[in-house]
Amino acid sequence: MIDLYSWTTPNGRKVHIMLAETGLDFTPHPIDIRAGDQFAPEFLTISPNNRIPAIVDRDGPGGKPLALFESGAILHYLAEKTGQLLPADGAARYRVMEWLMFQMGGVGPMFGQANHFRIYAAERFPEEQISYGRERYTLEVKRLYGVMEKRLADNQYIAGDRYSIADIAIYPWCRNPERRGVDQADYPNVLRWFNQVDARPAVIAGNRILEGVPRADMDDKAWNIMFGAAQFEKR
Ligand SMILES: N[C@@H](CCC(=O)N[C@@H](CS)C(=O)NCC(=O)O)C(=O)O
Repeated sequence: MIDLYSWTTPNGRKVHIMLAETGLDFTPHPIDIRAGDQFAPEFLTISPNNRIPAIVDRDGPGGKPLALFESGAILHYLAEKTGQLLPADGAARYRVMEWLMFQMGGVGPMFGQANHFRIYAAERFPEEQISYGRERYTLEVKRLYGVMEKRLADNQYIAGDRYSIADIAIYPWCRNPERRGVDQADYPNVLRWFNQVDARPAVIAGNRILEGVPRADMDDKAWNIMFGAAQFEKR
């Protein structure tokens, strides 16, 4: 019923986990972002920002097909479609949206830039070119971990006492924290929450989606496609 266009990155995993949690039928279509699949004209008609994840629901509103990009919009849509993982009304619904937006506007962009400066740029540029970016985004990651630590000290899940799409959005970005300079031991409540989410059968199943699909290496060609001039030529 749903075509999933995605890859095994944190933003992709959010939707993989949501599909596993809700039990919706789907067909996965791998989009290898190192190989440039995100610039294929057919993909751009679904996701004009050349980013995964994206979906096409053949049975969208009014029984018509609906194409959607942006992981937060997809999580929201699938939650409303199934009536799962987002309270139907009241304050609890806005609490989930609040933490979902916290992920979309804070955790995703900042953790992504920390990955960029600490891993990808660090392999290619001299220390003096990356040090400011690395420090800036590592500090932002730690600040955001501090916000989550405080929240999760008083709440079982990020939006309150129930697991929701806000947890699904944040969880994949908390895998491999050492890549972003985070020691989990400094954030015991985030660690407790992470382990609880990580152990859910649907999260384990979602993490397996598209796992093992052959992928392009992160070589000069891939760098140029993702971060260099090729991304402009390909549009
Ligand atoms: N705000 C977007 C971000 C999506 C995003 O950045 N996706 C990355 C992978 S995690 C991507 O497709 N990158 C392709 C590229 O950089 O060309 C969302 O949450 O869906």
